[in-house]
Amino acid sequence: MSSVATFEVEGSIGIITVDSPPVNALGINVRRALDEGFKRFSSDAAVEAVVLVCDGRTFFAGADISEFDKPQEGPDLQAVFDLIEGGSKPVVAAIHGTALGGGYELALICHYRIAVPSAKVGLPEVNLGLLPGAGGTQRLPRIVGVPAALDIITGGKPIAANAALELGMIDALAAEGKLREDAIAFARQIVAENRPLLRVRDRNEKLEAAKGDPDLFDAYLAKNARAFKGFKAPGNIVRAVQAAVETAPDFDAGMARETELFIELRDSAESAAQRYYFFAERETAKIPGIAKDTPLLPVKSVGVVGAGTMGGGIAMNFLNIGVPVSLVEMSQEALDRGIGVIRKTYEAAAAKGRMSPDQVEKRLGLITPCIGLETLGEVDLIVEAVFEQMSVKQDIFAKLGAIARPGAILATNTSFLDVNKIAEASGRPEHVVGLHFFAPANVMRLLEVVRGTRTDLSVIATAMKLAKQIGKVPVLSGVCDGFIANRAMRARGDQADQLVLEGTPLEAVDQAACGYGFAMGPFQMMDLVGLDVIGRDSTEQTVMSELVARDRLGLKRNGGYYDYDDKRQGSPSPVAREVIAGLAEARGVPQIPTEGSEEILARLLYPVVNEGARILEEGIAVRASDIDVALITGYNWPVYTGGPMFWADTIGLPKIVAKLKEYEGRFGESFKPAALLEKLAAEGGSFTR
Ligand code: T1G
Repeated sequence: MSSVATFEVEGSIGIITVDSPPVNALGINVRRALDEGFKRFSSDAAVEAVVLVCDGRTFFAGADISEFDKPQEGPDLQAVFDLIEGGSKPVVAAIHGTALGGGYELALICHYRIAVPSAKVGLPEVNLGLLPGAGGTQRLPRIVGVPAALDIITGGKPIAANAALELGMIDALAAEGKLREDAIAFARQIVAENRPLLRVRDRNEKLEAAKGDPDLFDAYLAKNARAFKGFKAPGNIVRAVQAAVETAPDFDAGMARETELFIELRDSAESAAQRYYFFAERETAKIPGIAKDTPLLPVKSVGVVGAGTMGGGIAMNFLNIGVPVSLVEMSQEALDRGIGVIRKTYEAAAAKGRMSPDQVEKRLGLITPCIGLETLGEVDLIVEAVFEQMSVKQDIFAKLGAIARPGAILATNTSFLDVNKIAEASGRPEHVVGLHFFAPANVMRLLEVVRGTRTDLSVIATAMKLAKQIGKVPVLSGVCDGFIANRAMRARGDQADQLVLEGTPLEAVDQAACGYGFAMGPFQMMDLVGLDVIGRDSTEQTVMSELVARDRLGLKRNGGYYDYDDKRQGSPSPVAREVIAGLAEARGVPQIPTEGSEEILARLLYPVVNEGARILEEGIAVRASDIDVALITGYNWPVYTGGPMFWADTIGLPKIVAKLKEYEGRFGESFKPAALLEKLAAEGGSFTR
């Protein structure tokens, strides 16, 4: 008797029910249970067909990702698959929840697939730097055809049951809540009709069209070169699907090629980083000292103070999940403008088919436009998103402290001001928390939850949970200038400025950053965001402030670090070069350009690791992997490096310490290695292993 499965017979239908929380991952115990169950029913003459179903939240959600770094144990997935595919009885996969990766590949091995309408199926291995290594690249094109299979597998996104039915990824829909009985009825019907034992591997007709188009795969890679840049998995996926086409009808030959390409990815640094990131992203919600059952405060209505770019984006997060928002501005004109921007954003999404016109109206209908704060007396959560000035925020929080209902959560979206000072102004600091959204607030996944010294645990627990409900990745931060993401990445920005003042061409700095995997370099990013936006809070004289003074705001006006042609193509600007040289001379900066991308990267990124170590040792971040999650979700740090702290471990901490000490000798103590970094390096320790 298995500990994770039950085996029953109803009439002539054998039923294998697996229950292995949290997601029925195909770990060793599940594989053993499947091995036992299929052996039992294949030798039971009374059983004419088998239904495979799961209890809990979902059908099998894939291989057990935590097993990849351990020695393989017990029957492997292929052995279980061979039992099913080599059997003489039809097997029906009964799908609910999210049948993903190896879970959906297991469903593809079964002869038939039935799902409830709320179910989703997919092959998301690409998000782990992998490819579907249990036949997914060989079977899916045989069902949906090559073009759709390429998109589904390189995209890695789940497919809703209705769309899956249309594509042929499932064969039937069950009634919601009646999966087991409908699957058994479906199995009985298959037996009664004596349907053929159709194996997906024997279906080759859908591959024919691609056989006649040998350039299809190279063309697909060329078309997606930008999206796939830096990632290994998409290329291997395309080659595995190509093998399916080129070796058909010899399925085993295609499988052999898939296995080769899978092992190459499984053993790659990129996949190790992306598997690390998968768990790191889920770890952020676990806060030492805050029990899982900490009572949560209700958040059924929200007030957003400020309908500007940030306030409007923040409001949309709540509108998107059906929570009514009282949107506050100080004038009708500002309010109308803010709501107009929200409407435009939704209408643009509707124009792309991402939402229906009536969803647009429904969400806009959840907005209560308000002039002044007085109307916020009943809401459960108030998020302030006004001008980044302490006195303005303190004034607002003093008023909110008097207006908001008892127990309401008061949140500030400040990106660097002291949350404790804002909290004190409210008169109820235990209910004040920072909710630091990243622009665009309705798009970026990172949400820094900033705990004040006196913030109540239930307020923190509620904010962390709420973040996930609005589709964000919450990272808890203590109070400091810049919290986690901005503070760590400022270290890169400072070095970029210093490098160009020393005579290193700015385009060399950007190229090094892009070569590492950033979508754009620091100067390209500043030009894109707008130099007036980025530099608005600084008072010192910098290259940026000098460019702004010349009305050079970046891409949006007159260029910035780069000049732009009418196709928005940038070329290094002589004006920027002149400003840099002038400032360098005025400051007496020795002109020693840094040569080569590796050295430029060490200058740019080792200080980020060092700042991360300081953020850790000051207790601002709960754990090193939270810093990685913050920079990956907040700054698009390339996920296949694992983030700065994981990457530092792969580089080797002693090497980083030695380099920082060299820089300290040349450029001063800003490069002094953090005590924690030195300690770990000396002890052979690591941040994330
Ligand atoms: N392996 C191990 N643990 C997993 C897991 C998995 N596949 N999926 C989830 N967990 C854990 C997760 O760490 C968390 O643990 C808990 O389950 C709840 O997850 C051979 C090689 C299924 C959509 O990529 O997308 O099959 O934090 O918080 O928001 O070709 O989990 O509670 O301790 O995400 O409801 C392919 C990955 C694997 C699916 C549910 N499969 N999982 O989301 O819960 S590789 C995947 C998900 C593979 C084959 C290849 C999501 C979910 P803890 P959660 P959720």
